Amino acid sequence: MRYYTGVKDLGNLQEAVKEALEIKKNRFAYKHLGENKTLLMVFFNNSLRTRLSTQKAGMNLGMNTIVLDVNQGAWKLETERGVIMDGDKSEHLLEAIPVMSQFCDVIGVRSFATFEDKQKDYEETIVNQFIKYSGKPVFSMETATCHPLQAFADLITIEEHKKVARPKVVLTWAPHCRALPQAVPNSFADFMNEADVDFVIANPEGYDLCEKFVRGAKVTHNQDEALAGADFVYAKNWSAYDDPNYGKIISKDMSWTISAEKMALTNNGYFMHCLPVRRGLIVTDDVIEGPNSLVIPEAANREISAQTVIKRILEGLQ
Ligand code: AN0
Ligand code: CP
Repeated sequence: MRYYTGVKDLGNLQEAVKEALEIKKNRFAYKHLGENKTLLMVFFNNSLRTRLSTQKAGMNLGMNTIVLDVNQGAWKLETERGVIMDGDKSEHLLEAIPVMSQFCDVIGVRSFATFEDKQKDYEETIVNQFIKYSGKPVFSMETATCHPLQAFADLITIEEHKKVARPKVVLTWAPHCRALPQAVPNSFADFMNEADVDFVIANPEGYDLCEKFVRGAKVTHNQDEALAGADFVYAKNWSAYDDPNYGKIISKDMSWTISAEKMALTNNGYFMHCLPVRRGLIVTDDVIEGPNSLVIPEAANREISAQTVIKRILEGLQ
């Protein structure tokens, strides 16, 4: 594997989950692969889980790891070509990328959607510039429109906890006070569409996701109907995708918050969220603290999804 930006890069998904579960049983078995190799993790946005789990995954594989927070201590980067750089940005991404690549063998990139230009966000201009100009293998640590390390960890978690061969998995929008990207739900939908699950998306009108990721999955605007009989409830807020509201909050409808009453509609279902989560908006305290909450095992599996991806990249470098 050379690049990891979406589910397509994993090939056979069942095989990938199997490999991840094997790695989980003995996460130090591949320490030789990363010997004298350096992982560079470049963050244009904040992170707790991705930062820790991906660094740990690299270390499990015997790599040295460098973390660069571009907005804390590095020069502010211009990303557009053809501009006169007389503002607050001191360096251009097109120099910064080849410089960064001098000091590493593998690069992870986190760069959120800006919501300024839907086309640019959905063309994934930042991560694609890393792919084009670094000369190194590149993987997504959540980019403008996708978070495939999260969705891979979510699938591993579902695989570990499912009680029936083909569980019902519901991705539901929930209210939030700030505009958030569609990256997490996009990737979750992309993975669930490939997995052996009965997948349903529930969101208020005006919040339909991009068809490239929904891919004909069932979509309903009635959350209660979707939750009926669900084995897994995956809550997430996202801002509107459709024009003219791209990147905007158009509803804060608190009747979509996942509460004990909502979970009572399910088949004793599990609650999932990628974290970070705002309690009281997305989910109530009792649900997230309850016995059916998978948020911590899900976060723990981020180490395993990252390690599986980096292992495959390292194997490609041998
Ligand atoms: C981000 C998002 O919704 O994409 C990161 C989630 C992993 N969340 C926030 O910015 C709160
Ligand atoms: N779930 C996730 O990616 O969390 P962070 O933003 O903290 O990395």
